[in-house]
Amino acid sequence: MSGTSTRTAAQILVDALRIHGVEIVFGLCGDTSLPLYDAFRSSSLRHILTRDERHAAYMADGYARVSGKVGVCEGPSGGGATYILPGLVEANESSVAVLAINTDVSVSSRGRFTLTELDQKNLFKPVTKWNAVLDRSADIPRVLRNAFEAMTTGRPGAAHVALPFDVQNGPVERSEVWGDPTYGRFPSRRVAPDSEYVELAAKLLRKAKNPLLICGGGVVLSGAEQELQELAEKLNAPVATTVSGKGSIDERCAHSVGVVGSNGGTPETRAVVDAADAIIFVGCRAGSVTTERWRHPKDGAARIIHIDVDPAVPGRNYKVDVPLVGDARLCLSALNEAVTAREGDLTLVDQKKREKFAAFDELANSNEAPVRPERVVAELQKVLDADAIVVADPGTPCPYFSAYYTVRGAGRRFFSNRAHGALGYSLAAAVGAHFGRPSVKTVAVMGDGSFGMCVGELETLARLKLPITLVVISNATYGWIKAGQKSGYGKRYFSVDFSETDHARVAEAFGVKAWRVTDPNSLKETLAKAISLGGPALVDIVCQPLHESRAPVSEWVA
Ligand SMILES: Cc1ncc(C[n+]2csc(CCOP(=O)(O)OP(=O)(O)O)c2C)c(N)n1
Repeated sequence: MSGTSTRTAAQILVDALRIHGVEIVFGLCGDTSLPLYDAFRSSSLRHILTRDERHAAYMADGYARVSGKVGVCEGPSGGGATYILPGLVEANESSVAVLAINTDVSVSSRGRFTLTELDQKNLFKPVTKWNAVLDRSADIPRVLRNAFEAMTTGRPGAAHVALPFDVQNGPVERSEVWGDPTYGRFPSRRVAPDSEYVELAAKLLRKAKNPLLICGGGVVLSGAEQELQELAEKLNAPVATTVSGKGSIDERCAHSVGVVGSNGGTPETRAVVDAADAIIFVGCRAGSVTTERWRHPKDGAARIIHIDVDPAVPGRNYKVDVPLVGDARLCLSALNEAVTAREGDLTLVDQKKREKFAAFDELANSNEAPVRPERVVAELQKVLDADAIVVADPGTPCPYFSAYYTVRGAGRRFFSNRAHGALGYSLAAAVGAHFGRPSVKTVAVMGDGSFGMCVGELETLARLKLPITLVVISNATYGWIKAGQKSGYGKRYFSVDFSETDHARVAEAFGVKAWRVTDPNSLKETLAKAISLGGPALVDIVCQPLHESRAPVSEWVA
């Protein structure tokens, strides 16, 4: 059917989102977004009004990580664009498909000192996989197709589209309005590895005595958990993960080592890395945290097979013996065909796991106040079902939950913002995760520094009556930095302490049911109450600060 559509260009944009399977959009209104909001209003899309664009982007990110669908957020021009940016940066670097749409001043008002005018093209270019500023309404369907394709193929990532006010009202050719719904999920196009390299990898593994798999975020993103388990069993090899790789394997199983690296790794998990003579990195960039600044594994200590969808990753940090470029699921599946089953030996893994958890249990059972972080992890573990999703902020939550929270079952059940580690991520990401998987309990664990950076979204939680539990590790300090000043700067503490806040009272003022816990013996019962509540809840726990604790952070342990 040819001819100009009778729908507004803004409505066509909404249609293009719907064609790609989008059901929910997180965002915040503005003057330049009025036509878009009118289109939202008459559509079947669910719109979640947020109190800050940064959190809209984090919600889209959490939604995408849990659902495997593209997360969509939106905001207005100027401040709406600068505020949405941090969320896009995290999603892009974490290989999560998030689309942000910022409306913009009219094309006809460009260059005239128009309020909120900003060079959105150049602002978002370095922090997204793909971005565009629309100049004509007619381009909307094509630009949206390009954005979805870019976000979901190859290494997934974020895209940004700037949508000027007048472009939202112009004409669009009806025949142009089409799209491929399979681009609404990621990865949308899986690429298989070269069989020659698969054979080389299998050959290398035949000679290995102590092979080890180290899995990054790519395994869960690709949905390769089953293929990973099969390979681990065939090789009878241990499987370690990065923080982002948590969920690659059921951590209760004999092959699972737990998290390795400087944040969440322990001397026991490091010992397993050091014992390997062949390492298969899977969907893992072998960056500074995973490898403790490239010291574990040490250069040359093990033969390396490196699986990644991005050809630029293998060989970046280690001399790689066999690069396997392709989708993690397809690469592991090809390896499963090519390798021969071997005996293997998991004794070291078993021994090291026992040692690690024996040391942990001692502190986790402590009745000391302020409450030890170990106790928080242990009690939360007891009251959460296996299918719950835990989102952890930087500070105390990330290393402690990475190291000691046992993921029961494979798949996305835990995540943290490991690309940039900005404080204040977990609350909004938990909101997105809830919408991505509403049937399970979602919990956000944050420090009080993070609380200060996301507190405004308590209103969103209360307004929407979301059954999300927030846990605040309250220690009145930027504890992670204070611990760094202790270990590296002779305890010369400077400008890291802030005053104590009763976060429970703050939450109650927003209409969120809340508790403040100072006695470790009341913790389990309080957490259970908060989790079984049908609505939003917050538990403020007065905790031992990081610089006094025995945190699983190798720099401080050393
Ligand atoms: C947006 C942002 N600013 C600064 C930092 C640097 N930083 C890393 S951890 C940390 C302290 C975290 O404090 P808090 O949230 O109270 O948790 P704690 O370490 O005390 O458990 C800071 C300031 C950061 N990660 N993100």
